[in-house]
Order: sequence, then structure tokens, then C-alpha cells
Amino acid sequence: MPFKHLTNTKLSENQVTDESLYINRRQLIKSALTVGLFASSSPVWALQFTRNNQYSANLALTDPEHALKYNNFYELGTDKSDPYRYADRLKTDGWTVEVTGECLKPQTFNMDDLYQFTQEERIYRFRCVEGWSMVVPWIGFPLAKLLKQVEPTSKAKYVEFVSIYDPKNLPGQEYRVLDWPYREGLRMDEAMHPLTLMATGIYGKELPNQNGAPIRLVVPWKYGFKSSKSIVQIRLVEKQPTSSWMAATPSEYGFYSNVNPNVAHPRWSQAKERPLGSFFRKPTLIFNGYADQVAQLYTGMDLKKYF
Ligand SMILES: Nc1nc2c(c(=O)[nH]1)N[C@H]1C(S)=C(S)[C@@H](COP(=O)(O)O)O[C@H]1N2
Ligand SMILES: [Mo]
Repeated sequence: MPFKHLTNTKLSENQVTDESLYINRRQLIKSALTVGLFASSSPVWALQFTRNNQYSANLALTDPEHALKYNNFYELGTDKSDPYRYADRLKTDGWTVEVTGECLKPQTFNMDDLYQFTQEERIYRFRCVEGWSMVVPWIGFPLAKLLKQVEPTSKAKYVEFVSIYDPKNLPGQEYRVLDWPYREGLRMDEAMHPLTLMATGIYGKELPNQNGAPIRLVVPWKYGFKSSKSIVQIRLVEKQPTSSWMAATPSEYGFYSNVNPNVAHPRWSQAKERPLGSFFRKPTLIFNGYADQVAQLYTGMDLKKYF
């Protein structure tokens, strides 16, 4: 993500190439050749899922070569190629997601617990605030199912998502490009919306590390940075949380961040997008094409003010 403070903090190749990283990189190249793009240290999960045809985009799928190798995941580095290159630095063994805050039954879920939710495949459009987009088949389950299980109280007005904090292993967290851990948030009705997905897989397989293993959020009508990767905690809260991007640059990144071709980013237009793998740009749709399903969430709100 272009970010004005990053021009100074952006690292050159040499700065991050210490001995252990160099060895790691060579191992990665080897494993990439043998097991392909899904190179991952986690055990292979026997995926059980059913396609949900209610969610199909009527668009060609993005080539996985792009969706799995051109990523934003600043914990692994700020270059688009860093997340794939340093994927092995993300440790996912024994992963748990703590759901806490304003709810009657707070619970810590391990991945087996989370795989108990019926896993479905949905094809969604995805639009990054930087102006690129993709169309990918995710596997996962609606966040609403998870939230209902912990029984939110009437004070639960917002949901905050906290991503992994592991600066010893994650090369990007050695640097304060963002105030770690990565934090995002949704309003309760957005979080409960049937489109809002907790994703555990992509292209028929478990999520590779670079795409946010073992579990991430996908909110297809909002800019990509709202779709937090590698989530470890979900907090039900009364007050609107401040996301890492809002904290970093409040004039550029708001809480809502709904895809909107009519509201320019302060430094570039949002009218068009470039699908990954394509040379040409095409018009961006309001709410990323999901207006029929989500526009009513924002009735009466000035979308220029609540950006
Ligand atoms: N924890 C975390 N989540 C994150 C990010 C990040 O840097 N850290 N980047 C966001 C941005 S800007 C985008 S566009 C998407 C990219 O997801 P993808 O690499 O699977 O396409 O992840 C989002 N989730
Ligand atoms: Mo993004």
C-alpha cells in the first residue's frame, strides 16, 4: 500500500538480508519448486467444502500465479513479492483465535473448532485501495456464525480484529511501518452481514501463509486492507475501534473504507482498477459491485464524510 511515511522507511534488499534470512530464502526457492505456490510449513488440511453458487462473480478467476505471489502483508515485508518470499517466517502451529469482549460466552477457538463450521467456497471480487483487483474463490464460513456462538451483548456495537504479533519471526515487524499488531474493525451490522467471510482457504486449498494463514477476514465490498490476515483475536466492543491504517494516516484511511469510485483517495483517483494479470484498467463499481446487498447498511450516511 502506498503510504507517505514509507518512502523513508522502505528497506533495500541488503538491509534485510542477514545470514539466516539468506538461508531461509534458498530453502524457500527449493520448496517453491517442489510443492509449488502453496509452499507452507503447516500440515496439509484435508479440505471439506461445498461450492456456494449464490456467490459467483461472472468474471474470469485471477490466475493463482498473481493472487498467491503479489500480496500485501506488511508483517512479511512491504514489497509485493515479500509475503511469498518470506512465507515460512509466519508460524501457524497451534493457532488459536480468542473471541472476547462484550459477549456472554467468550471462547478461544483452535483451528479444529473453526473447521467445525461448514466450509463453503465463494467467488468474490476483491479491490485493493491501491487500484488493483482480483477475482478469487475463497473457502470459509460467515463471521456471523462465529459471533452468534459467543452471544454478543447489546453493548457490542463494533468488532475489532487483531492480527498476529511475532516480531522475532516476522521480518516486517522489526520495523514500525505500522503500529503492530495490525488492527482492523467493522460495525456490528457489517460484521454480521452474510457476505462477511472468515476465510480458511483459497483456490480449493488451505490458505497459503502469504494470503493470511490460517484464518483471515474477507469483506468484499470494502478496500482490501479491511480484510485482516492471520487473525488471533476478535474483540466485541462498544466504541468504534481505531484501525492501524487510521492511526497511521487518518486523512487517507477512514473506518468505513467502502469501495467507491466517486470518492478519490487524497493522492489518486479510485474510478478505475487494474485486474491482476491484465494490462488494462476497467471502471470500479460502487461497493465493489455488491451495492444490492450492502447499500442499505449506509442509508442516510454521507459516503464522502464516512470514507
Ligand atoms: N495482517 C495484515 N492483513 C492485511 C494486510 C497486512 O499488511 N497485514 N494487508 C491488507 C491489504 S492492503 C490487502 S490489499 C489484502 C491483500 O490480500 P491478498 O494478499 O490475499 O491479496 O490484505 C490485507 N490484510
Ligand atoms: Mo490493499
